[in-house]
Parts: sequence; C-alpha cells; structure tokens
Amino acid sequence: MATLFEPAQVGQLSLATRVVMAPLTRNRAPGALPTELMATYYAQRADPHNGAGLIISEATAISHQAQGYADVPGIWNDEQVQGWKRTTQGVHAVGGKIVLQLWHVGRVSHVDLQPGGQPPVAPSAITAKTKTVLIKNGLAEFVDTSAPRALALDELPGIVQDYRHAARNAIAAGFDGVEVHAANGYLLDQFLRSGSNQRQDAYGGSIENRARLLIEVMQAIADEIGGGKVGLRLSPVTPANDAVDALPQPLFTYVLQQLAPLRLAYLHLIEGSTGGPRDYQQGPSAFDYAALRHAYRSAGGTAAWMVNNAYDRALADSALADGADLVAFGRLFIANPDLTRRLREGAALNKPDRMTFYGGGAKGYTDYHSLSS
Ligand code: 8OZ
Repeated sequence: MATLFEPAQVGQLSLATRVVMAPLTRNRAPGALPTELMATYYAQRADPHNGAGLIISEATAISHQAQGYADVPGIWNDEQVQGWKRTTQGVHAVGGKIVLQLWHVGRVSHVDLQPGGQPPVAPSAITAKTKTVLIKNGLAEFVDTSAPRALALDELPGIVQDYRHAARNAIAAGFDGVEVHAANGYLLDQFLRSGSNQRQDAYGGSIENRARLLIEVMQAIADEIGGGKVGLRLSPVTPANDAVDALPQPLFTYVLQQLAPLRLAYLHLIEGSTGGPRDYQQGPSAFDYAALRHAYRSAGGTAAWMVNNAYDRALADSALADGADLVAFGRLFIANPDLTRRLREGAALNKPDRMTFYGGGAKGYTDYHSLSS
C-alpha cells in the first residue's frame, strides 16, 4: 500500500504525492478573467513536497452560458487563455501539476449572468431549489436561481463542442489536463439524475439515455486531448443544488462501465453530501463506493481513484489502505498552503475563514501562512 506522500502515475500525469488540492470556487475573477492574484494563490500551494501533488483549479466556465455565479473564471476565449498562463507558469515554475476544471452550471444560474439576459439552460424546464451568488455594488448577494428553459435536441452537439473547445483551450493555456465537473447538481449531473431530467428523447428516461450527454462529452474531450489527461468528478448521492435521483447505484455503475475504455487519468468521487455528512443517503440503501470501484475495474477501467469530502490524515490513510489512489482536500488547502508538509509532520493546521471564501481580494486568499523552514 502507498502512503499519501509517495508518487503516483495518474494517466499521463506523474505526481510527486497523492495529496490533491480539490477544486474550490473563490469568485475572484471579475469579468471571468483569471488574475495575477489567482496565479499567486495557486503558486503558493503548488510545490508538491509542501503543497499539492496535483492542483485541480476552481470550476471554470466553458462558455458564457455555462456561468452561474458572479466573478468565476472562464476558458472560452483567448483573453482567458492568456490570463490562465500566469497560473500554469507559476505552478510549473515550482515543480507542480495543475488541471483545469471544466464547468457548465446548467440551471444553477441567473438571468443576470446569462448572455442577453436569457434564461439558463437545463435538461428540463424545472427550477432548481437552490441559490446562486450575484455581486451588486461590490457586495455578494445570494439570490434564487432563475427558471431555466429545456435545451432542444439539436443544441446538445453544441454543448459537447463547447466542452471540447474548452479542453483544447486549457491545454493551450498550459494546463497538464482537465477535470470534467459532473457533480454537485450542475448541467451534466442534471442530465444524469431523474429529479432534473424528465426529457422524452434519447437524452432522458432510462439510465442509458440520462448518461448519454456525459459519455459524449467525455469521449469528445478524450479524443481532443487524450484520455490520460482527463479526470471526472462525480457525487453519486449529494443533494447539492437540488440534485435528486431515486436509484444512484445502478446509474453511476453504468456510467463508469461505459467510461472504462477511455483510459481516463482519474475518477474523483465526492462521498456523501458535498461539504456535509459523509453518510448522506439517496436511494433505498447506503451507496456502496467499493462496489462502484469494483464494477469499474471489472469493466477494465484503469483510472486512479480519488476520494473527497472531509478527509483528514487518519481518514486519508485508511482510504489508501482500502484501495483509493489519491485524496483530495478542499477547505484545509484554503488555509494551509503547505498542507502536505503539515500532514507529514503532524503540525497544527490554520483554520479557514468562511467570510472570505467567496469574493474579495488577498485577505483570506493569499495571506495564510506556511510554516517557516
Ligand atoms: C461553492 C460555491 C459556488 C460553486 C461546486 C463549483 O459546488 C461549486 C461551487 C461551490 O461544485
């Protein structure tokens, strides 16, 4: 069994350790443009012996339509590609690795964030019972999501194309790969789950149909940049953003069996309720993650298995002993740029300040201290 601090070959990514910095939305990219301050923040966490063996960027919109929150970054135009280069260069300068998380929020958006003030798009015209964030006069404000419209069948190839284009841009910006965000009730998760997908065409109804868009997106991206540079994030039972499905176990088993031939770099599983109880349950019985992994391996799947949600050192060690390959840490990385060193040395951890999670500047972002050497 490997320990957290040993190297791992993850598809085409050679990682120095198994400690991963989880994707973290921080809302510090006005106009969807990545900034110099963001480059500083990522570089602070990028040296793999003190910081992360792999950084997963904050969720990044693949198109204007894909945006659902104020001041989140994008990856659909050249200016954004140029802006992200500062981040990838800073990470690589200290020997780190970073992938970009590709995001389409679907119905978790607001008309004020959409092109031309149009309604957000979704599998079906069902409003998500959740909030999003607008920034008005410099202040973050939680608002209800807007009523979405259902995507027409002939719009779906364009969504797949937007993912493909964004993946190509990510490589052009210097990222080592991409992670597709299909978790937490956003567009791809909305298609997967029966609560948000009530389509009657080839993309709704049966498990096979609800999984179709995600599988097409993964195939397109693997075709564009190579499966060994592609990760996927799933959250089989989370209720985040009004995500509901009556039978998650057969749904996610089917998805992973279909994806096995793509030889993806890694699968990133949020266990339980995102940022909440790890034993959260949807469906008739507790979700069996070991059975899911076994089904994937039996189908020939080779991707590294990354686990996430409220991990500390002890839980991470036991997950690795149980066969996980990588462990993602979110909130701990906000407050501890040198989290890997602190975990290795058993040092005290800085506490994250919730008030500065979303929006603002350097405070609560680039001013957390590392241990002095
Ligand atoms: C917190 C705030 C806004 C977005 C997710 C991308 O839940 C997010 C997110 C988290 O995956």
